Amino acid sequence: MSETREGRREEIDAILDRKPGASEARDEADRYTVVGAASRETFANWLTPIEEHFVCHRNPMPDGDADAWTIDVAGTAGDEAELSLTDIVEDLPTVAVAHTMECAGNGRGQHDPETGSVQWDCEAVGTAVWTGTPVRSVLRAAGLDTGEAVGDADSGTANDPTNDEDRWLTAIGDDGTEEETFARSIPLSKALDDCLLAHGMNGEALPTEHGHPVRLVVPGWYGVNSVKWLSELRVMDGMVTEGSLDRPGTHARWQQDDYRIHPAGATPEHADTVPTADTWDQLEPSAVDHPYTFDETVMSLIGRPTGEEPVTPHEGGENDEDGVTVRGVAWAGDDEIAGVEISTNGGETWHDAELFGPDYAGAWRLFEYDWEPEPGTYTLASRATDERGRVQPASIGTPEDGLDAVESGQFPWNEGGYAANAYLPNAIEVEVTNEDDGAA
Ligand SMILES: Nc1nc2c(c(=O)[nH]1)N[C@H]1C(S)=C(S)[C@@H](COP(=O)(O)O)O[C@H]1N2
Ligand SMILES: [Mo]
Repeated sequence: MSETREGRREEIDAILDRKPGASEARDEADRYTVVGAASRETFANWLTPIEEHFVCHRNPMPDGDADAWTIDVAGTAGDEAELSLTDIVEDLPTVAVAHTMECAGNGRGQHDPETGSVQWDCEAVGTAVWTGTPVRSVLRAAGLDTGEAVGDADSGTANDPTNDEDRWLTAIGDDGTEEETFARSIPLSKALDDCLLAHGMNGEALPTEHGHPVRLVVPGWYGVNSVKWLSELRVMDGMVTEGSLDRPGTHARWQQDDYRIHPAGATPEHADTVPTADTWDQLEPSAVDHPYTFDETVMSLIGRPTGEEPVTPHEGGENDEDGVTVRGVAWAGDDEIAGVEISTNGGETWHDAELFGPDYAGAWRLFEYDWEPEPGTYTLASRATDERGRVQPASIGTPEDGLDAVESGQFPWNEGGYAANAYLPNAIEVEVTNEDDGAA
């Protein structure tokens, strides 16, 4: 099973050459190209440099010629148009969004027993400023009837597929094969609200591994929704299901089979729609049988100290005590972060951290806590709460608990290892030395 795919090694090595702040992640079957942020330090800063931003995809990267690139756009009424990327970039407005992209498999390696696929720890997340063209402008330029009744943020119906006027937008990547299409569907209301066809990343041209020449960016949603090397957009009445696209091979694997949260041994049924696109709400007992990974669940990571070397408290902490600044990032998909707490004793007691810095929908917040430790060894954890009061669980449940683990306050062990947001697996051990020891 674990034969190395042709060219995979070379592709990963070339990406690592361009990304000195990234390291390879474990995918023993070599089915994916995956690199992740190399150290915790990435999570001590708001903007993730391209060199530290993780990469994740399944097939060899297509060779995109920006000048010749076109995007097929189709509506539900048989209306269809082909737009050239050059026209999109030149004629339509360019905007920027900050987006914290997290692979739905981030934290998969924290499941016990181990699940299949890429064994990410916590390195598959980063925040970039993506520049590009609003999806709304592209659909309008294609002459598509997106429907007056379609919900948007202003009317309070964004991301609400229960609004039955809402439809879905399916995005297709150019990396598919005859046998298998890479397609993902999101509610049309979300697409019209804040999604982009991105052609720039952190002020630079979009790198090949991040989707050059153009990708979809779905702010605040798991990475898989942000289709790279975008070649087609289809407005549809439901999500992509098997046979719903006019082409050979399978269509629905990435929407309907993989990237669903299900217990061991379950085979998710394919569905046209869901009552809510909020991933955590789908996990509520009896909401959705096997939740889809859409918006990111509440999560946080400490970036400094890294735990990689001992720290020495510096002068000027609060009350003139010598202090150590604990800094990190917290995010919650479409929801805002309400607060972050820090524990220095493995979750026994908690202290409020302070949120600061940029505050954009879909992007993480920085937090900071002034810690005044005595020399010793400590277990530092961070725990975030979103605006709806949903808190990171402490740990991941057992396969036997299945998705019911949620009811007892745990993150549910699931066969694909998706959407894990427990805080204890991300705790770091930090050694605090006194000034004399540290000065050596
Ligand atoms: N066309 C295409 N788009 C894709 C993928 C892919 O395999 N093919 N991988 C997805 C997954 S699983 C993730 S996590 C993000 C990662 O984006 P990045 O590599 O720019 O960080 O891309 C998504 N978009
Ligand atoms: Mo991913």
